[in-house]
Amino acid sequence: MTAPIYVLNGPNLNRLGKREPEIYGRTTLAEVEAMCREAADVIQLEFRQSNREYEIVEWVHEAIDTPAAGIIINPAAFTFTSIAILDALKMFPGPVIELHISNIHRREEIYHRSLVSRVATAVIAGLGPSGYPAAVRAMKQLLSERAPPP
Ligand code: CA2
Repeated sequence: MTAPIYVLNGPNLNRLGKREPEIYGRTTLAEVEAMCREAADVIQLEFRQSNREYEIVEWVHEAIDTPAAGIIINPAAFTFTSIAILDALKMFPGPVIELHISNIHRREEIYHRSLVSRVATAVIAGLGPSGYPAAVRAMKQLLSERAPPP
């Protein structure tokens, strides 16, 4: 069986589709997960959300130890604050895609300085909820480019 892709979501994203639809859309996190699973096809996905920083750090450790093929992460507010998540991601040897539903660079100043971008292989922002399946497809592409010749 091929290694899984971890899709990790930070604080408040469990409220997706229920508040601020003008910024984040009306799609719920459960619907986002279904979109990701469809894009992943036969690849196993670990799709998780937590409001707790330590839990996300532990999931990154789990992805390192499993080992996962890649990590897609929407760290939400932890993007701008969490050196703990940054340090954990630094230990992951595979590709990391940082994902944001909104275009953080068009928003207020407090959303401009991502710590996670320092270790991300790629960043996707501003595609709305469809950024998630786009990230899964991009991750599959990155992994296929990395695969050793048969
Ligand atoms: O655009 C994104 O995906 C963000 O990561 C979302 C974060 C924000 O802090 C980042 O700057 C950009 C906030 C997530 C809040 O989640 C909500 C979900 C539903 C309704 C309101 C907030």
